[in-house]
Amino acid sequence: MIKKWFYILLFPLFLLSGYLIINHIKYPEVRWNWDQIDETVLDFPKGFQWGVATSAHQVEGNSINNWSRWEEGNFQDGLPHIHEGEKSGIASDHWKRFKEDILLIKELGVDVYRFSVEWSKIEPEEGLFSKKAIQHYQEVCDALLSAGIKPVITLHHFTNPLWFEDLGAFEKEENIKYFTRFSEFVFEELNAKVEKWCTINEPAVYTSQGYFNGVFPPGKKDPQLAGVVMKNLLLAHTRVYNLLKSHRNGKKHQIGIVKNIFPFDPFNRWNPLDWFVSRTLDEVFNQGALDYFITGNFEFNMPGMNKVVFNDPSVIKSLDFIGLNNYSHQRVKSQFSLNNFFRFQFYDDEEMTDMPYPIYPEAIYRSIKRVSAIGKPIIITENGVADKSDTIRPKYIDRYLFAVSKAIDEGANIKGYYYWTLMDNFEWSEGYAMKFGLYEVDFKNQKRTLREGSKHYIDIISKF
Ligand code: GCO
Repeated sequence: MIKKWFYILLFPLFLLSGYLIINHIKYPEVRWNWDQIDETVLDFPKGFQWGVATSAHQVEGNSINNWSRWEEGNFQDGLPHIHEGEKSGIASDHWKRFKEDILLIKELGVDVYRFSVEWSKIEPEEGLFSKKAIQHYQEVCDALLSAGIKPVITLHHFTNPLWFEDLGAFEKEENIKYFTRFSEFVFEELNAKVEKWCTINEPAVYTSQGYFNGVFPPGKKDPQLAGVVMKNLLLAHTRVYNLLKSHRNGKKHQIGIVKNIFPFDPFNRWNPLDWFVSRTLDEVFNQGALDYFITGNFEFNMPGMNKVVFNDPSVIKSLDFIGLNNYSHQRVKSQFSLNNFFRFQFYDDEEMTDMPYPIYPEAIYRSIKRVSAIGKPIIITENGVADKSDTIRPKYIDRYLFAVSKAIDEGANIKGYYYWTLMDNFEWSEGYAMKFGLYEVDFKNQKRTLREGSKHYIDIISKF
C-alpha cells in the first residue's frame, strides 16, 4: 500500500523534472565567454548591405494620427501615456530637413536607408490621397538615389490615420482592404525608385503593446483581441504581398515583413512556472508568426482566452526576405497575482542599456537561428542601443556585429544590417528620453552631432 502511494506521489515529480530537463536542453540560454572572444575579428560577405533605419512618426514631425492622439491622453491613474507627458510634436523635423539628413546618412558610408511612409499624411481622409505628401517621398527617394543610397520603404510602422483607427484599425478583417489600397497607391508612385519593401513593422509589438499591455494606442488589455489583431496583421501582409507582386512591375521587387524577436528566458531555470510563462510568451510573440511563415498554420493561445487559429498555406510563398529586429532578450519571473501572472526582471550582473533590457548579443545570434528556419534571406532591419552617456555604444556595436558575423560564418543567409537609428527621435511611450541616435539631436535647435561612439559603426562599415 505504502509502495503504491509512494509511486503515485513520485509520478508528478517525475513529470515535472522531465519538463524541466527537456526545456533546459531545447531552449538553452546561450552565453559566450567574452573574455576569450576577439570581437574585432569580423567577416561579412561581398555585397553585404549596410544601412541605417528610422520611422516616420518618430522623426518627421507634425503627424496627426493614432499616436498624436494617444500622446494627448492619460492613464486612469492620471499618469500621462508618454514619459513626462512629452509629445512627438515636430520630432526631429526630418520632414523639412531630409536633404541635410541625407548628407548625414552619406557620411556614415551606408548603402541603404530604411524609412517608413506616414499613412496619415498620404491619406489624411479615407480615399483622399495627398499629392503633396507622395511628392515629398518621391523627393526623398530621388535625393537618396543621387547620394548613392538605396531607399527601403516600410509601409506600416505602428501609426494609423485617425479615420482608420476610428473604423477599428486591424481589429477587423474587413479593414485590411484600406491598408492594401494605400500600399498599392504608394507602390504605384514609388516602385520605380524603390526595390525593397517592408509591409508591416513588428506585428507582435503593435499587438502586445497596444492590445495586451495597453501602453501603445489604442491602450487595450484584451488577449483575445490581441490574437485577432495579430492574425489580421499577418493576413494584411500576405494580401499586400500578393497585390504588389501582381503589379506589372511587382516581380522586380523584394517584399518582406519585419519581425521583432525578443527571446524570453525564465528568471529561474529550475522553476517550472517561470518556464511555463516564458515559453507561453515566447510562443505567442516570437514563435507563432515564424511557424505561420513555415507551415501556414497560425495559433495564438494564452491562458484565459479562446485560441485564435487559422490556416493559410499561401503565406509560405509570400516573403522574398524576412526582416529581423532584435535588441536583447526578456527575462520572465512568474508571480502569484490575478492581474499579472509575470513580470520582467533581470539579474543584477546583467549590463543594462538605457532601455529596460541588457546588452546580450547572443540574443541576435539566437534570433537569427530561429528566423533561418523560414528558409528566406534575412535582413537585420533594426538593431541598436539607447545610450545617453555614449559609453557602451561601441561595445554594443562590436559585440552584436560579432554575433551576426558568427551566424553568417555558420551559414545564415543574411543580406544586410540596418542600424537603429540615424538620429535621436521620439521613442514611442518613452518619449525623448531614449538616445538611440548615431547622431545626437539637440531638440532646442535641431542641431545634429555625430556621437563619438558612433564612429565605431563607420569604421566597421568602411572595412567591408
Ligand atoms: C520598435 C520600433 C522602433 C523603436 C526601436 C527602439 O522596435 O519598437 O521598430 O520604432 O524605436 O525598436 O526601441
